[in-house]
Formats: sequence, C-alpha cells, structure tokens
Amino acid sequence: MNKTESRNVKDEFESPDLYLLDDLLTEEHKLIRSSVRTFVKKEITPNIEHWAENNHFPKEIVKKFGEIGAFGPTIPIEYGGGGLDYISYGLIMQEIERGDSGMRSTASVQGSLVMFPIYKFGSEKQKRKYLPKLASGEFLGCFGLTEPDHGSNPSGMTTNFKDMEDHYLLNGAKMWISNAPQADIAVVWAKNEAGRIHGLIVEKGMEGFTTPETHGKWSLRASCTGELVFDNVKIPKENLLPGKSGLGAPMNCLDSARFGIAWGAIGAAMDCYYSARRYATQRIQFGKPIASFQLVQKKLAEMLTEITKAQLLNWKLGKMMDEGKATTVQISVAKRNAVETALNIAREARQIHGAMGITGEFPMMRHMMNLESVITYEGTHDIHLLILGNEITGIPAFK
Ligand code: TGC
Ligand code: FAD
Repeated sequence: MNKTESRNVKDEFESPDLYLLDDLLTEEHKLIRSSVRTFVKKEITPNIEHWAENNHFPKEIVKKFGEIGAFGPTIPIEYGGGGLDYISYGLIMQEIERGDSGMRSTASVQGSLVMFPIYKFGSEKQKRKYLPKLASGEFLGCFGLTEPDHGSNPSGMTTNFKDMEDHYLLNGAKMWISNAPQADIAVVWAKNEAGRIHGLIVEKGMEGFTTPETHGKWSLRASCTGELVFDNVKIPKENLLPGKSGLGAPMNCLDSARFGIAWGAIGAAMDCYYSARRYATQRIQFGKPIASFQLVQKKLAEMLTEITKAQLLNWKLGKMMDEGKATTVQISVAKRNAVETALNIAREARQIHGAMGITGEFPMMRHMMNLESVITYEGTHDIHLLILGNEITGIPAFK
C-alpha cells in the first residue's frame, strides 16, 4: 500500500450494516450520524495521529464540539442541550470514538458527567449559570470521583468538606481525572462531616485548588488527564448540588456515561474493521489479495458478526434508556461487551495489517492503546462482570 492510499490522507470510512440496522433508526438519527461522521472526517481523522503521537490535547476541539451539539445531546434545549433521545447520544459517541476514544472522552465527560449531574441534581440557578456555557464549549468540565486510594471502591473516598457556616472547606485529592488540567469547572464528590457523599462545583482559580497533569500515558494521548488537589478550598454554599446525595448520585451519572462508552467503543471497532477489510483486499501475498485466504476471511467475518451483535444490544439499550427502563446491570453488560469486542477487533485488525499495522499510518494501535483505558475507566471489566454476577446470584462478590 502506498502513502496516498493511507487513511491519514483521506478518510473514506463507511459503516457496515449487515443486519439492516439502519431500519431501526429514524431519519433524524441518520442525519445526526452523518453530520457527526462528516465532522470527524474533517476535524479529527486528519489530525489525530499527530495529536496522539505528540501527546497533545487540541483545546480548540471543545468549541467545535459545542458547535455540532456533541455536549449534552439529551439535556433539554432550554439549558443549551440538544433535547435529543439516547439513540442520538449513542450515535454521536459512536462516530466520535470512531475517530478516537480520547475525543469521545472529552465529549462524554462533559455531557454525562458534568452537565448531567448539574441538570439532574443542580439548583435552577446552577443550571442557568453553567449548562449553556458547557453546552456551547465556552466552558470545559471534569468529574472527580476516583482517588489515589479509592478507584473501584469510590464509597471509601476521603475527600471531605466541612461546614464553616458561610462556606464549605474542601480538602483531599482526586486522581486520573479526564479534562482536569484544562477544565473551567469540576464536579467533585466529597464527604460531609457525617460521611455522606455530596457533589460540589469547584471552579478553576479558587484558592487552594490545583490540577497537575498526569504524564507518561501510552493511552488516550490526545485527551488530557490530571489530578484535582484541594487544600482548604473555600467553596460557596451555593455550589453544593442540592438534588441528591449518597453514592447513588455519582453512580447515576456513570450510568449515562457508560451507555455512551458502549456505543463509542463500537465506533472504534468499526474503524478497525473498515481498515482491515480495505487493507485485506489491497494487500497481495502469494500472488493474491490476502482477503482471499480463509483465515483472513474468518477474522473479518467474526469482526462483523461481533460488531453487529453489539450494535443490536446498544440499540435495545438506547430504547430502554429512552423509556426510563434501563438498569445499571443492563448498562454494565453493554459497556463490558462493547469494550471487549472492540479490543479483540483492534488486535485482529492489527494482525491483518501485518507489520504496517504497528504504524500510525493505520488506526489500530492507537485504538488498542486507548481501549486499554476504556476497559478500566467507568468501572473495570471485572467490576462490570461482578455487577452482573451480583444480579444473577444476589451475592455482591466485590465486597
Ligand atoms: P453499593 O453498596 O452497591 O451501593 C452503594 C449505594 O449506591 C447505590 N448505587 C447506585 N445508585 C444509582 N445508580 C447506580 N448505578 C448505583 N450503583 C450503586 C446503591 O443503591 C447504594 O445506595 P443506598 O441508598 O442503598 O446506599 O456500592 P459499593 O460501594 O459496594 O460499590 C459497588 C460497585 C463496586 C459496583 C461500584 O462502586 C462501582 O461501580 N465501582 C466502579 C467505580 C467507577 O466506575 N468509577 C468511575 C469513575 S469516573 C470515570 O472513570 C470517568 S472516565 C471518563 C472518560 O474519560 O470517558
Ligand atoms: P483498582 O480499583 O485499584 O483496581 C485494580 C484491579 O483490581 C482491577 O483489575 C480491578 O478490576 C481489580 N479489582 C478491584 N476491586 C476488585 C474486586 N472487588 N474484585 C475483583 N477485582 C477487583 N475517574 C474519575 O473519577 N474521573 C475521570 O474523569 C476519570 N478518567 C480517567 C481517565 C483515564 C485515562 C483512566 C485510566 C482512568 C480514569 N478514571 C477517572 C479513573 C477510573 O475510573 C479508575 O481507574 C477505575 O475506576 C479503576 O480504579 P483503579 O485504577 O484505582 O483500579
């Protein structure tokens, strides 16, 4: 394959539709998918290898995501959101992650983990103050739940706040926080003096609040990750989210974000499948395209089968989300299934490309490395398995 045919020069991606799943989508869904796909082809795929190689988060993408409605698609229009359904949200995440998981992280953290808690648990004043700016990309947000000593078990968190009568005093630290170094606001989960978890909105520039960047990542290199450090930060009382407390509040947000990941990871899988199919039909060995060998066809056939199954699962989950019927367990199953499917497909697609597959000429290595984070964040692969195990047996094996 010569340079001019490489994907970085021209992104001609088309999605497979073996089972005519487009019949399940409305005209509006298809229009949304097509406009985000066009955006990704223009703004993300021509640049992503360069950004990832240079460990560069393109801050300008935030405004551009705002312009196409990628932030908070399910939030009502009156607060700047898209007023769309969950299938639309899923399709937007699928298309963005087809470009890159780190880009999807930027969008899904903003929508599901920053706008969602403010919309769901915030006061009217908080909604009016923050949501339109987050929707437009004027503000970038982050979500602080994980701590250095509390990852899978967020209920053990030690970040805490004290009631000082005219303000709260926040102390502690969060780690592995997407968007943190560039964020204008952080939705932070911390315990009050009674040990009850609450959400607080912490603004950039508050005295005692710092966001050191995490360096040395071999994954999600185009997304910025960092810590949130609180050293006696004075938080105005009006910045507490009044609507819900307890671990259930951040977990509600994770339900929405994990749904986005289920769709997004299949976008990355679709990109790998597309690249492998194209390469296999063009690459000649033993006098024939490698696509003519049965073992290569087996790989491609299994990839398409798994993508199709995952898309059906995701679509059904989207319907249940829209009907308000989706459970945490169902969402866990879809997240777990999609990420495992995508990782397997990235590995198989890489093999089809032979040595070329390890270069940035093709997307598989980047997707594969990204997916190693996706399989860990928002609940690790094993934690999701245990959530289903708990549902089946009634025994929570994570304790
Ligand atoms: P457990 O005893 O099961 O529950 C404690 C309380 O929380 C409630 N709850 C939920 N409520 C609503 N929705 C959910 N999904 C809920 N899950 C739990 C539960 O009902 C209970 O309420 P109550 O009133 O009875 O007290 O909690 P546990 O401490 O045993 O933990 C259970 C476990 C392990 C499943 C859970 O904590 C878990 O899912 N851990 C994984 C942690 C995680 O996902 N962290 C994600 C951090 S954010 C992130 O990664 C963003 S990456 C973003 C990107 O870049 O894209
Ligand atoms: P641990 O909890 O220490 O787990 C280590 C291993 O032990 C895992 O394999 C796990 O499955 C296993 N394990 C743990 N407990 C059990 C158990 N009970 N039974 C069986 N196995 C178990 N967090 C945020 O709050 N906000 C963010 O924006 C955010 N962004 C992130 C971005 C990136 C790039 C990454 C990598 C992480 C991000 N995270 C974020 C953190 C992420 O949610 C945590 O990494 C994740 O929840 C796992 O926690 P941990 O890394 O501390 O692993």
